[in-house]
Amino acid sequence: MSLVIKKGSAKFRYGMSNPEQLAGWLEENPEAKGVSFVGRSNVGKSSTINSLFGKQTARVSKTPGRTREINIFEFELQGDETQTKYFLFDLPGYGFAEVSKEMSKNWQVLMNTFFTNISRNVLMLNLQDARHPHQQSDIDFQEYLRNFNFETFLVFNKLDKLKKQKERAALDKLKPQIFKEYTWVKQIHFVSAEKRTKLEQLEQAIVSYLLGQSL
Ligand SMILES: Nc1nc2c(ncn2[C@@H]2O[C@H](COP(=O)(O)OP(=O)(O)OP(=O)(O)O)[C@@H](O)[C@H]2O)c(=O)[nH]1
Ligand SMILES: [Mg+2]
Repeated sequence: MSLVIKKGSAKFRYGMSNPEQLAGWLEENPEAKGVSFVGRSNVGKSSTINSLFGKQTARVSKTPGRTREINIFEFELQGDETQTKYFLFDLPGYGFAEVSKEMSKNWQVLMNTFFTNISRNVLMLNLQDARHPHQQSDIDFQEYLRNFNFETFLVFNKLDKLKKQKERAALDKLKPQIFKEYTWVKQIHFVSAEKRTKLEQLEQAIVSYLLGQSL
């Protein structure tokens, strides 16, 4: 299979922070196919998106918690004769303590609206930081996902920060435990968005998922 994500094809459509507006969009797009990036603040969601979709796609932040909206993009696959439009969702990070109470409540309503109503043809990519895997907020999020029925891939990013083989081996050891506990997690990837390590494998996995859904 040779299809890949068409670099630079991702067009920004909406930045949604209003749950009602989001609910309206979700109602209009019940069959949306695509991929969604979700994870703690600062794990590199936007960076991974840029490495996969083309540099200028998402905004990379120096300050954690920068992405406060659900950013919706449309993209295409290179060489796809059907010219299917796929959606890319960049979700605001969870586990960010500094947000005000009111904002955190809005975040919850926004996320609930998203996860409850988004089409089940959307793949969830849960990004984690390879240096700090499986933090409490990651565990809480997986428990939250348990209520829904999404195919999920876990992606450990910032692999370049793990210098010692021992650290990588410890991460590998987590795998069977994760697959056993979280049955909706179908694949686990270790990548570096910055150094582009193993990104091709991740891209192929995403494309395979998308094509499976569009048959
Ligand atoms: N060393 C290293 N740094 C990375 C990598 N990916 C991202 N970063 C850095 O991590 C920081 C956060 O990256 P973002 O892509 O903005 O993270 P995010 O998950 O989108 O953050 P929020 O939008 O705030 O939730 C930036 O300073 C990036 O340059 C990586 O693979 N390796
Ligand atoms: Mg971001």
